[in-house]
Amino acid sequence: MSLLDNAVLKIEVFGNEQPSSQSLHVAFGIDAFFAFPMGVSMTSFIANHQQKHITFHIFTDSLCSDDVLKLKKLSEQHDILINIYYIDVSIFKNLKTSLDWPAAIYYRFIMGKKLYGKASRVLYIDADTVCLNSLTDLFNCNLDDKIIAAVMDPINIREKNRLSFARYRKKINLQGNAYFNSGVMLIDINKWHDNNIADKAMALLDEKSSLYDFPDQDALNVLLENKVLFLDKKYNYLYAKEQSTKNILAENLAIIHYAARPKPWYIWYDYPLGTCYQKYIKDSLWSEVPPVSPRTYQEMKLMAKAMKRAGKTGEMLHWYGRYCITKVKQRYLNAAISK
Ligand SMILES: [Mn+2]
Repeated sequence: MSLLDNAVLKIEVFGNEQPSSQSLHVAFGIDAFFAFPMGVSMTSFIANHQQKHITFHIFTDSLCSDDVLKLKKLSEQHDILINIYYIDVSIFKNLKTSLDWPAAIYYRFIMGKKLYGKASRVLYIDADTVCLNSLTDLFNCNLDDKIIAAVMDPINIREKNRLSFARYRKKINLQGNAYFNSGVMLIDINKWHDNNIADKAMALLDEKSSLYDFPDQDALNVLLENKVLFLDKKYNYLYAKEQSTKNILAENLAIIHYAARPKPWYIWYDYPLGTCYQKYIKDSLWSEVPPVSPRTYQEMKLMAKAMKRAGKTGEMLHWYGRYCITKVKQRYLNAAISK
């Protein structure tokens, strides 16, 4: 008996079933806050796979009713199948979570287990992504004896981090030099299930999560060492803050992963690769959702800086003012609490 056996409380289905082998299976793991970017990512995936039947598997603890309606509409518009698996979040109560690492990061463990017998391969994609090209070659890739296919994480490649990351790999008990990013993974469901990766990941995190800076990703790297087919970086492009749009289009990218903050659905995101994202927001059922405004004083300062770069002096002063006031208020509050 495993903890994860009772992880799914309810399944909601929109659309018509197709023979499983004829469908592209794509999975997301989100909480309600990520429904908007997931909708954009799904829209971009659909746009680049018009000739294929698609089955989306969404693992979530909750969704607001408006997003559920949009997902239903999306399935009707494109004749795709959408399965929503509602997860019992209390299963993850002992694992490390934070603002950056909500419990939803662990939902990717469950999918290999829940989809066993329903599909042979699933492509897990983080919701902070956009798909720019067809991924059918990835779905058909030869995995040999590997369990997943994924892309090397740039933290492992960048010169300035190389030494310290070598130490880090040692600390978390990785033997070799490879380290993948868990934001895009083509998973062989039978092997994932037969090797019991989901339960092992939960057990490993229970025991070792204090060692891990990137909880789900570190556990999977340890468990899947030597079991990963490494893919070209175009399938999980992690340099979205650094590149100009021109370079990107020349590289024929398949998936851009906006892994770092700011996210492209924040109002102060002003990197060139935001244009790839904005296009799919407009094409999506979420086009009316306003971009996220600054919530904390740190974000207000970033907003003021973005307005300065844009030459909007009035807006810059407005947000700088709000930053100062909010910061002082916060200090005052903190002082009052600690007394
Ligand atoms: Mn991500």
